[in-house]
Amino acid sequence: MEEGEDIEQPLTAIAEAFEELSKWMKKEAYHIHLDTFCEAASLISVLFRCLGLAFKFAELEYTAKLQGLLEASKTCPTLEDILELDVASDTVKTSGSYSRNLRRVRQGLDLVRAIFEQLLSTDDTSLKEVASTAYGQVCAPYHTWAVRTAVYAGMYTLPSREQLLMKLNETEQSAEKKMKRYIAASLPIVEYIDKLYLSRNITLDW
Ligand code: 1PZ
Repeated sequence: MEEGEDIEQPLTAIAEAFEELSKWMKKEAYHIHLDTFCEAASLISVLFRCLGLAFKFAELEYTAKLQGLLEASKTCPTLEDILELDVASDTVKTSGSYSRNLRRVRQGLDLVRAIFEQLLSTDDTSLKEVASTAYGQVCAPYHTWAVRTAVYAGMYTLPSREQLLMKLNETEQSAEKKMKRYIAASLPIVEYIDKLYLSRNITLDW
């Protein structure tokens, strides 16, 4: 990669980071290092900045959860360690706990996957439908009424598809390839995170 390319083309950096992460996960007998995970997940923040002020609160929420996880990486080297810790202290679902933050970041990663899938499935010039469908599938069931209302109101302020591509420094064709790469790489990671909870008899209805 050319120096600076990841700044000019955030989708390249995102696709590469998640491909690396999923490669490592498979190589290391399904362990994910928390610091590497946080690094990859933090690249998603760039996307928020293309969405305008209405989604500033979402960016702050997301980065706060990620910051919590980065803190955790000092004492918990892998994602699995986080679950172990919170299961032992019965704080898996406690507000602000590592395992809860991990669940929220995982929902963010999956939302981006759903948005990309929606973008690939239509050439709609507005992002409102695309974003509403993806949000409704992945996050809305787990958010409070107040948050859902704010998010759906924010959908009216989204940039157009063309503006988004321009901000990302991509064309339809170049973005398509990178979105497909992210979808393929993020799916096994999200699945792996879900299994961390399910294998400990923790349901995913929150
Ligand atoms: C191009 C299309 C753009 C679509 C934009 C759709 C953006 C949806 C944003 C969702 C915002 C949710 C904000 C607040 C959520 C909070 O209720 C929870 C609280 O968790 P708790 O403290 O109870 O444990 N916070 C979160 O879930 C963390 C934030 C997740 C935001 C992820 C969004 C990532 C998507 C970015 C797309 C560019």
